[in-house]
Amino acid sequence: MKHLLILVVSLSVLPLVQGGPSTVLGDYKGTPFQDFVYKAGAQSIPGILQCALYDLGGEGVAYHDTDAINHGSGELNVQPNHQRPHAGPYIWGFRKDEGMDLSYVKDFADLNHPNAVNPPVNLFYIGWTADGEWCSYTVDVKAAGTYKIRALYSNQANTITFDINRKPAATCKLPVATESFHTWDYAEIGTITFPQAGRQLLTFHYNTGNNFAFFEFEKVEPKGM
Ligand SMILES: [Ca+2]
Ligand SMILES: [Ca+2]
Repeated sequence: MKHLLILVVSLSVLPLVQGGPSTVLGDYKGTPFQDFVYKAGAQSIPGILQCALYDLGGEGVAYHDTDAINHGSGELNVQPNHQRPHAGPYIWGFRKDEGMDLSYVKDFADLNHPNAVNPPVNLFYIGWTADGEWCSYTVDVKAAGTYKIRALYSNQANTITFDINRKPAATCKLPVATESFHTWDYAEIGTITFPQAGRQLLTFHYNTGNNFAFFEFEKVEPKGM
């Protein structure tokens, strides 16, 4: 009887751990971003983590932003000349009702001058960054270990940090200041170690002075392998 009870309790907990082994904190109310375009759910590590695909859950849960306006999708991109023909309404207004500030790579702003690395047109990014802001991503970590992080970013040579399951896990330095918020660089910024595989909560903390499009996580294989 005791075993049956344990089984029933275990089954009742299962819906909270969709997608396999979970180490996302039990009290976390956010969920992986998903819509009619991005259907895959949690982003995977190794791989590319798109910054604009932070979790659903809102202010104080999945992100913290200094104000409730989305200054890109809900403000700048409402202006007709910022509704670039190469994008479209879905991209112009991506997550426009959330306080995070998002925009996308535009022909006349990001691709009309030399970049260290050209970002793909229409790529989303987090902009209007401010001190103390953060956002969280439920990620599926395929293998425990250390990963090299590369960032597609612009502007200041700031320091950013990541937490894993709310514990400080990495301090990363953007290596060079680019000439502006619309001059992009793609560079290695540091490493992060995931002690275990499975579903985790990755929180990205940033300050004033950058745009961030994505982070790429590449496994560092131990020497001799
Ligand atoms: Ca905002
Ligand atoms: Ca902001």
